Amino acid sequence: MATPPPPPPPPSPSTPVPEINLTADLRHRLATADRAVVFTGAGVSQESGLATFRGGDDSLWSQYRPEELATPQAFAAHPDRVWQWYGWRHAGVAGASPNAGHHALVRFEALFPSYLLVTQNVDGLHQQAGSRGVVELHGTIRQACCSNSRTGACDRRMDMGKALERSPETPPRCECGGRLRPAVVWFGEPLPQGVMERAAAAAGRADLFLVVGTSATVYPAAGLIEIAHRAGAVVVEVNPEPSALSRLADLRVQAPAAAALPALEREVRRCRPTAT
Ligand code: BJW
Repeated sequence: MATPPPPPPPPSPSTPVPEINLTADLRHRLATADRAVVFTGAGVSQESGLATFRGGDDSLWSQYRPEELATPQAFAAHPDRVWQWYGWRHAGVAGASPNAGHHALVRFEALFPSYLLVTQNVDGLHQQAGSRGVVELHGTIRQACCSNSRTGACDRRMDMGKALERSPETPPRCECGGRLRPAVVWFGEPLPQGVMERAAAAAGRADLFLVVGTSATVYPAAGLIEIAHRAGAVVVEVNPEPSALSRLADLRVQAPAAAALPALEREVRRCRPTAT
């Protein structure tokens, strides 16, 4: 039997609870939604201490050049530099814990007959919180894979922590002779086989599409919001700042995810009193 989700924790007294004002129409649509898709980005992990990529002085791409670190060309030209940077990122992820936003999304799952969580994040914090069946569009930093996996020539993978322990300075060699690399998706690379198709199919059938903590600038992932909007889903966005696709949202909760998602989950639960 599936373990029931943990009860919602009381809001922390230090976190202001955002007000969520639902119109009667939105309340009705949330009450009757059967198929929910949640789409997350780096912002959901910001309050776990992980930097976002864009926006703000401490974001990754305001301090590092993506073309020097997050492309296959950068890895081919400077494998040690790229490996060490991902070693530093991996240490941050390994020391991070899910926040109240990740936990609220676990409870969200129980409110809908059909639910899919699609993430651009590579940190694995949704799974650590207890979310099931998470679709990872951009891979995972928790694993290393062989560079030859990109041509289909080798499918060996190993735990990234172990690979880094074995060789912190330079990417270790796979048994096939290829270099190990983080199992993430770099610019110019295709997404892992089947993930976008699965996410797009769910977005096209969704009647609620919740977008959390993404700038909505990286494609094809951001296109999921457009697919859901076109298909008539209620689009709800949680983000303290406007994103590139905020205009498509029926409801914007302009607050950090760790405060907004527990409040939103409580509000949606109120609309759906018969849900578990
Ligand atoms: C909070 C908050 C709080 C803060 N609470 N919120 C169409 C048009 C134009 C370009 C393209 C296109 N199609 C493809 C491209 C090219 C490219 C692309 O999109 N470029 C654009 C940037 C211009 N896309 C690709 O290259 C993709 N591949 C591809 O298209 O392949 C085609 C192909 C087919 C067949 C053969 C070969 C190729 C791959 C994209 C890979 C992206 N990789 C990265 C790095 C992953 C590894 C790593 O971690 O290092 O993925 S880049 C980075 O961006 C990472 C993220 O997943 C991704 C998205 O970022 P995200 O999550 O939105 O984060 P931020 O930082 O941008 O936003 C954070 C948000 O949170 C902000 O809005 C804040 O306000 C908010 N926030 N605190 C809630 N507390």
